[in-house]
Amino acid sequence: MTQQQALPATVDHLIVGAGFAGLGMAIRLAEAGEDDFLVIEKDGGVGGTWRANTYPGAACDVPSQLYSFSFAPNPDWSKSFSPQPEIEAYLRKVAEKSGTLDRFSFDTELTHARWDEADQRWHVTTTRGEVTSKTLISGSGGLSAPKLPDIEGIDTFQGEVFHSARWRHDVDLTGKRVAVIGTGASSIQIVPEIAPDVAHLDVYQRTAPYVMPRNDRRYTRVERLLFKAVPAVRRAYRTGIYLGRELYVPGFVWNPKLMTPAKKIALAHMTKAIDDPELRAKVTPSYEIGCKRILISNTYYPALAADNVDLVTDPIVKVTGDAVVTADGTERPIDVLVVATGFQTTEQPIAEHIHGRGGRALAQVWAERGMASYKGTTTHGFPNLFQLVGANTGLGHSSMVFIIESQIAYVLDALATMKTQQYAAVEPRQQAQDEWNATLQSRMRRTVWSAGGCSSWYLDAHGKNTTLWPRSTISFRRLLARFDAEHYDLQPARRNEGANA
Ligand code: N01
Repeated sequence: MTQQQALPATVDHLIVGAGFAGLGMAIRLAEAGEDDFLVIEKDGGVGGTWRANTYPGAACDVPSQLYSFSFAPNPDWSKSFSPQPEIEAYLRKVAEKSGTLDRFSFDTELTHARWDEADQRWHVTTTRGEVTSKTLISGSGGLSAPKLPDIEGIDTFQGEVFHSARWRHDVDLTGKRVAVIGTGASSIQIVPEIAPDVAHLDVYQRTAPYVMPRNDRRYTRVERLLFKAVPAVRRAYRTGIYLGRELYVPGFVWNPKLMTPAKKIALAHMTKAIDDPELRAKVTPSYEIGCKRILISNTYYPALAADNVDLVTDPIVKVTGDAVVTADGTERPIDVLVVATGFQTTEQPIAEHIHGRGGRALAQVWAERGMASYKGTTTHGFPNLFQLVGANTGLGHSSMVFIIESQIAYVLDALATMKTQQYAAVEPRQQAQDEWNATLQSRMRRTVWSAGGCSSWYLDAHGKNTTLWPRSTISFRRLLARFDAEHYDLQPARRNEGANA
């Protein structure tokens, strides 16, 4: 829909976000004949995190063939690990082909959502007007709100300062003194890209990541032709990658010792690229591999070893008008500061805006118990709220698109059940949700993410892992294969609101 068109006053389904999750949901709803929906997206187009993250070197670290919808295969990926512009273009193309874009409202942000018990609907306020809906489906994602570092004086810095997910392409780094704070997945892609152009680069590392070789290559013409002409080849290739990735699961969730070969490969990769013993010591991680996200790059270590790059491991104590100051008292002057410090994963801002039964905000509920839902998708106290990429649905090893598609199937089955049984609202029982989370957290204790000796964005402020799925993706799909109405409170339509049924 265009910016001039008013939002519809009421829809059956309101989807928040137009990344993989929101777009996939919209397409599958349309295919299921549930045409009365609206997608609101705060950004100006489809793509979600793949539209927002345009920093130099942005690319996927999950193989391309797996990082796409099963229902919209792409034989045209140029490389085994797609660069960001290709993923964004893929999502745009899928959206255009789906014929659903007339129900997308861009530059539209949800500011408040309230479940109304009386009319069994969500009353949603957006930056472009109000909408009521039977269901609220959030695809807002866990990697959308940048986390800014709380460093003394950072607001007094006189040069340019920006987050990796809000890259300032208008700031020319050529010949400048630049600092990058953070050494996570984003930073290790940025550093090798900008290092050759800048006068000097300081990389501030708090915790050393494990970095494995990136087995990336361009697909040959023959391969691309085969992917296009023989879908069975493409499917077999995708399945092979999928199964290969699942081999990581036992090491992550059961016995970290199984990751020893991976650890050896990562350390050998580092030793091969870095000769300086002091730098080697700095980049050698002191925790189990897999505890934090395993990174892949062939260019990060060589970039750190370059003459114009310094890896700084002394903690930052403050930023002044023109420099970063570390605990040893050293002041390193800079012109530009890049904060590659990740995202608000365990305290998602959208939770502050969603108010369920009794007016309680999701953020308030989660502040007490930590982020927790039923099957990572529905939440007690929040009827007809479905969250894609919700609590404990993240992965450390494979494609989130697989998880998203599993959740979409669950939501569609829930909607079909509501329609056939004439339920106006569904809400998971507290007991079902508690049991789900108790089992999940008991499995979590032995995972490398809990027992691996690191802190990471997987854990919340209380050290509880509320972000990752501690089993195989196959089991996730199986557990969400059917909408299990027996674990829900099911509300029929109120008599005087029969039209809602
Ligand atoms: O963020 P991160 P990211 N002072 O949270 C450091 C996905 N992703 O944007 O490790 C100093 O991983 C922090 O240090 P520490 C992927 O899922 C995917 O890089 O907490 N340093 C860390 O080094 C990924 O996991 C792709 O001690 C501070 C860094 O900043 C997720 O996004 C590509 C600090 C943050 O690393 C997030 O990645 C890119 C402070 N105050 C991203 N605060 C793909 O290819 C934080 N740090 C699919």
